[in-house]
Amino acid sequence: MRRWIMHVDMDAFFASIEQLDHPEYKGHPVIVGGLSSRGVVATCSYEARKFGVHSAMPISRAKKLCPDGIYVYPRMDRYKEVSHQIFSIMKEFTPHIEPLSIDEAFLEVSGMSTMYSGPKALGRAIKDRVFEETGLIISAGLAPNKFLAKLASDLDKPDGLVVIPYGREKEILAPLPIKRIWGVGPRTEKILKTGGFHLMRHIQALPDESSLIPLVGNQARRIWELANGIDDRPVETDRKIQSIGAEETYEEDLTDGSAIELEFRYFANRLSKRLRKRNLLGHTVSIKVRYDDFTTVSRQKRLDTPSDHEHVFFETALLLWNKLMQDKTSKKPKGTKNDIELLGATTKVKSTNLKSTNSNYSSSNYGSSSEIAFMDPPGPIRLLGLTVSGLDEEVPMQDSLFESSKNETENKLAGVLDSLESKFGETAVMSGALWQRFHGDNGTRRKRSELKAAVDAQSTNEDVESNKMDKSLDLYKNGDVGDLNEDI
Ligand code: DCP
Ligand code: MG
Repeated sequence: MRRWIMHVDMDAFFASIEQLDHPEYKGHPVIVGGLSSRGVVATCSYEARKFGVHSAMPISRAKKLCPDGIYVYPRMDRYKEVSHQIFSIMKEFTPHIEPLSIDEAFLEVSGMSTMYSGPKALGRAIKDRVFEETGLIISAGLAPNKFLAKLASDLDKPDGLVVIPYGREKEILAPLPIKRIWGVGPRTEKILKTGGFHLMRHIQALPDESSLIPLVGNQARRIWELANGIDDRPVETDRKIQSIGAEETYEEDLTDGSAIELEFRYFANRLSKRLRKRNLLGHTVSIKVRYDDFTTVSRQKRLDTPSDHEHVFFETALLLWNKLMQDKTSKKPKGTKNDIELLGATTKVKSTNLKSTNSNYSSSNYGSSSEIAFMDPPGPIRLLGLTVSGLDEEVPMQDSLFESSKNETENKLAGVLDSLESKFGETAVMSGALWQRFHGDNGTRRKRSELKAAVDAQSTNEDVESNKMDKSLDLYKNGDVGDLNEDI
């Protein structure tokens, strides 16, 4: 039996739902995004794309390109509802579905095309069914493997239905640029180009991956195989959540350590709650920082013991932040991955590691970290993020007597707070520090944009949960990012 994989991706997803719910928007350029001066475009209808508007573009630019467009704020709950509806329709066809994002999935359809007159007919049937049920259009690609199926669904968007037949894989790939290979980011692309590899056919001309090894190391085999249309990865139905993250683009840049501290407190609080809800523990904590010139840096640290504790995430964020600030202000050469490991053998913050700054904010309730302040950044901060990855199901652990009784108390407290919050809402029960974040000195919650910028493609609001190719993590795994401290 031949293997057939289908990839589906909704057309202009958020914008199409807006057009569906507001028939008067049909046929018009619709732009969904943060509407503030700092907002970015989440997506736009194909009518708006004709004006050059695209995802992740600042709204201010979109308004210049398309002044008569219909600008709407995202309604995430509605989009999630429609997404569930579409996934249930697809489940009627096959249980073997790997969701990739809110509007995208792989379907394992091997053997199914015999029930239809071929893969194209099967694709047509699924497209028609989704349209009948929801009034929305998907683009679909069917191919012998995941890489080709994803490529195929994009080849004839919108309303695409493309089949890449067996035997034509190499021919279809040959004229495409190497950046279309999964995992080939700008850095690898540049390296491959210096070796004369611009198009897939240049790689196809090689008998094997050996000439690529000096350029891209252990990625060589995968790159050579994909360029030749070879991809054996299965559709992973139960793909686990790989990371949970929170991040925000700020309406007004953050300029001092105390404001940064509040944000990381908030993120740590959210992430720990969300992990507890799913009974997950995280191994690695990463922070992401974007300066006002859009330079973006990230730092990460692997915890000795996986955790769902707010204070662990917060203290690790503090550690990583201050280390980053020290690197930045002392203009030392960029650190290496080892620098991060050397930050400390445990997650406990040691005040000797870190330079203290004068912060007028001191209402910490996290023990050791109360001694240490978040250093002021060297320049305005546009975006902050905190992510916990390397997620495992929680397993009971045999801790020392002291540790376990302490953990038990913390866990109980967390459980009580979680249940109060689910009854009375997010702001009902919070530490003084978080209360300050929500209400601030002048009693108003800090304004913030809900959307992320371009480089965070696929994530759709401040809470980013990844059960798919978490881009950055995959790249770490594949070694494409190399030096984790690289400015990207
Ligand atoms: N999205 C976002 N920010 C981005 C990219 C996407 O908020 N930078 C959201 C809005 C999109 C949805 O995710 O509607 C799905 O992303 P896609 O990349 O699939 O884009 P669309 O479905 O909007 O358009 P296309 O027809 O190109 O798939
Ligand atoms: Mg889409």
